[in-house]
Amino acid sequence: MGRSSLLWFRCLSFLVPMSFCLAGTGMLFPRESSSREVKDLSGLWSFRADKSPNRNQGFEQAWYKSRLAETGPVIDMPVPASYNDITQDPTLRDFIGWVWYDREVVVPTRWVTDEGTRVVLRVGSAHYYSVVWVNGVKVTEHNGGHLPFEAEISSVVRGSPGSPCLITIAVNNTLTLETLPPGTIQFFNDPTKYPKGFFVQNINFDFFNYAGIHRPVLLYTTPKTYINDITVVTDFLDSTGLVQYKISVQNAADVTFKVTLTDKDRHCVASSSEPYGVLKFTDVQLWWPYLMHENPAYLYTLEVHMMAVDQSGAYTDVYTLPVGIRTVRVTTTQFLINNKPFYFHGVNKHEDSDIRGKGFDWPLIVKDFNLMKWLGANSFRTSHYPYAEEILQMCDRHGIVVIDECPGVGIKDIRSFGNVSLSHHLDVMDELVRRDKNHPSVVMWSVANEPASEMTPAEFYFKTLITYTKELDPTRPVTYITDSNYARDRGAPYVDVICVNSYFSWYHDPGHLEVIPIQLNTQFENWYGKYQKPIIQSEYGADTVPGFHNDPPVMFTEEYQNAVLQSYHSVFDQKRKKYVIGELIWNFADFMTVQGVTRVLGNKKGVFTRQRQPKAAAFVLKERYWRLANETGKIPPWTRYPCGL
Ligand code: BDP
Repeated sequence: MGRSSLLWFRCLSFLVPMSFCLAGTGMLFPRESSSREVKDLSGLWSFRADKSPNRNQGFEQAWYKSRLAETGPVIDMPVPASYNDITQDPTLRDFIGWVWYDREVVVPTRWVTDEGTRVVLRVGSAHYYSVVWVNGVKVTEHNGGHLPFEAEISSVVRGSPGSPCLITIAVNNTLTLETLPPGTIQFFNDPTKYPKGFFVQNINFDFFNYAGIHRPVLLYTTPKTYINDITVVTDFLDSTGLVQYKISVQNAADVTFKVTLTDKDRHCVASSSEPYGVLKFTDVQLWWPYLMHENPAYLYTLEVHMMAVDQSGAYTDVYTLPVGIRTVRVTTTQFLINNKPFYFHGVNKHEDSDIRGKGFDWPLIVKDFNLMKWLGANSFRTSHYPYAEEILQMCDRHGIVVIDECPGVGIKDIRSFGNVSLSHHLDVMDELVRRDKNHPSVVMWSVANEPASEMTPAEFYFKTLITYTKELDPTRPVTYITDSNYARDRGAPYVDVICVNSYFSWYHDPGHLEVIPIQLNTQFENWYGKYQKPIIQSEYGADTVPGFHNDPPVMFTEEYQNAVLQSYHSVFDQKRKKYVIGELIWNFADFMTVQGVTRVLGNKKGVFTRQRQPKAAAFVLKERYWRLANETGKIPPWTRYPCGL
């Protein structure tokens, strides 16, 4: 699907000042309804890594034509999970190239025999490049990790009724100068130093390049004529709620609609029979962030009934979408949610844990939400790539505010600023906005992390990227995360909010805590002085090995991490009354990285360990975040600190 065909420049609004200008093929989250069924293919798949020298044997021998077990040895591989840490095989942990998954699925007979049913195969995400076959027929390929892709497979499954359906997915984790994130492959040919065919994947980012099928693979159905996409934009005027919506329908003939908006008690508050329009109703309950209101995260439900008739029959499709009514606006000094100043006191995260790597895992997700709420965090950034949609749904339901970041991390090589890279980056933003546009928790897009924004081509690159993202979604501010000097950064003129990472007394002046107040003050004054835009401290922190102690504090001890945090906090307290609008600790939890002399089993800047146990710094942060919440928000009585949470 080309970018131009995805743009929907027909802006809807006359009542609501904001308007969403993105459309095209939708990426609605697969939800069951009276017209839609979902079959989750999570579980054990057969797996083989193609360890042939050119990694191409699977294609040469057409492994997709029969079960993998028929063409060579296979092992059990859980889906979803990264494959890297599942076995004891060191060559699989650091494998680069194609890996192959397959499994057979019994497709319900009705799905196959009923010509009015569409069957769709959806992969929540696979890292990095994927090719998918069903019964030996290629049905789709996808370039990029962290985002879903799907293929309609109705005709393929109908081709062999009665027999199990074979799904084969080949995934390649190789990163090039034109992938997001970028990387390079380097070969070492000196036989006196390296084994034959030795090569490495070079990357410029600080997390392990976990690979495999990371999120659930699903089969789902829709009727032949179906709701392809829904876009909502919300607003309010005094106590009147406004929900601007547009429904797009695929394979439409003669279509009618019934659109209803219901509140939490399932009372209908507004309805319509149009495919687009504005639902208007009184006594609106706004969506508020956690700790900002006594009744946060209020969600309405938009239920869309579509009835279509054509020569072959009548079709009904039903889709329900949670809707939070809130606005977002940025001034020169503030970030406003529902016209009230919002201060981000939150975390940066990773999708990362023992054994499953980046594999989707409900217990981990729920634990992380409990820890964030315990900490008093009201927000996080999806550093450094889009997280699972289920995580954003949790954010909507719990009122955790999200800065939604694309995988534009580690863009350091000038060759990654070319047209091919830019075009792919625009495609990824398109996919990201299309997937996440309806989440009230998502309040800002981040198009990149710490690119070499001082390089000359960065100006055109970020001007284009940010302008395009604003065209896709004029309702949310756009930023990227910088670590560059305020005077040399070429993208900053185009962002709405300045997000700065800095590691004073760590990467600069290591061990010298006394530099923090001076250097952090200078950082803020310089950026604000030049741009007059609100600033988020988007990363700060220190590596800490839990159980290491020293007083006076020295690097890597729990005392040092506390001291760094407290020193940063005293400067934040001076500046947050002016133009600093948030602070996000690096990092929520320790996480795995590539091996290297500066990393001891990964990055240790977590305030929680990788196993989600608190370091001393977690308590420092908890005290602070609840204090900030008490000062700035309205805390629900049952969560008021100190509390039993
Ligand atoms: C920042 C990066 C982040 C790293 C962090 C660190 O944005 O990905 O993990 O540094 O070095 O610059 O800990």
